[in-house]
Amino acid sequence: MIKDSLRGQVIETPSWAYGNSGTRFKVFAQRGVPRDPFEKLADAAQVHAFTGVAPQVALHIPWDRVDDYAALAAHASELGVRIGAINSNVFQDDDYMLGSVTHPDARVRAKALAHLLDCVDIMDATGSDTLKLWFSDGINYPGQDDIRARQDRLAEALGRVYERLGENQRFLLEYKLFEPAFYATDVPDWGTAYAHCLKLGPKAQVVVDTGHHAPGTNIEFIVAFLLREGKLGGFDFNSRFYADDDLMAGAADPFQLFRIMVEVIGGGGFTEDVAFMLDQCHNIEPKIAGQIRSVMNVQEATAKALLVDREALAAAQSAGDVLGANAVVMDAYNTDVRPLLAEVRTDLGLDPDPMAAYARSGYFEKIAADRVGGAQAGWGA
Ligand code: LRH
Ligand code: MN
Repeated sequence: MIKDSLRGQVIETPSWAYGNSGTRFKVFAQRGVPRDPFEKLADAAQVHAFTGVAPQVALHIPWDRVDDYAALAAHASELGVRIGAINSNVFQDDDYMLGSVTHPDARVRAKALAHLLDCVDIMDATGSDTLKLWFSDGINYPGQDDIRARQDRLAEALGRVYERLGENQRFLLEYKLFEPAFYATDVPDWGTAYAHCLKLGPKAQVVVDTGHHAPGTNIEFIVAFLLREGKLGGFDFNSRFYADDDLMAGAADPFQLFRIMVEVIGGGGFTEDVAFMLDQCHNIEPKIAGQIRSVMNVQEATAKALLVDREALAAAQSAGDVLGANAVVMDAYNTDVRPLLAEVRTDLGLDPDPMAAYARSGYFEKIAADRVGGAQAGWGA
């Protein structure tokens, strides 16, 4: 049963992880970086080819803008992958300095809403069923704008997008404590996202980006709560030591990723309704290998969480056996699941060691040689 679950796991990789990224101090260009969304999909297909569990790729608009989205989706299926969530971007246009859908100026709000509706058109064209909405909207100084009025504007826009969604489509509202706003962010926490989604209906759910919380936040509590409410739409997995560092999932805190997966599985969230997406930036490490390692980290956390002896745990919990209950969870966490995952890969007809197999494939050397000239993809910030 555990191997079945692991073989069928779907982890969605982000197109932007294959492009150049960095910080405000520097974006380091790397050899072999894709120049367009077609090359990004080719790199994402490598991650699926060596892990067997990454058949979906998230797009970000306009970073992945093309003339023919149906052709892009067809290219994806030729490569053995499919288009996942469509990510809107109302955080990089000069007009959005004081906000996008929450901006005081109705003209700017209309422009932002038009982009969100365009993203639903792209969902229709690519067969995607998920729109991911993150708003950088916020203010930097007390008094800069009316916090309540901005919530009214946000609710208005979300309502318009909700109306536009098709039968099998949904949007995931992403929250983030701060950055780029440094005083008040309009969707700062899970409670705000949950409240807006609750008002709208079943096609509006919350996405938990593991890098978007105040230090010390118990993210697995948020996961358990949202799952209980049927409002957990998915994750943007990454890890961090300080802020929104967007490091490889499980790299900074594998125990936290495990605890999150324990609540996902315990809350009945290990289904296709909860999207397991990566949202990361490989600023200094090789990008495709970084994605393969990240997918493996999510697999390891998932496998350990699936090994939790639920009966023994429930018995210890109802007996008030604090140490006993904790030991059940720690036994699972301290289990080396790498042999189990190697078996799962062998069952899938794959090399048990994806990192070594990818390195031996020579794919990186080939793209580094081929992809000379043209503009390397990046955030364009
Ligand atoms: C914002 C965020 C959001 C994406 C962006 C790439 O920090 O997490 O999910 O749009 O990163
Ligand atoms: Mn994110």
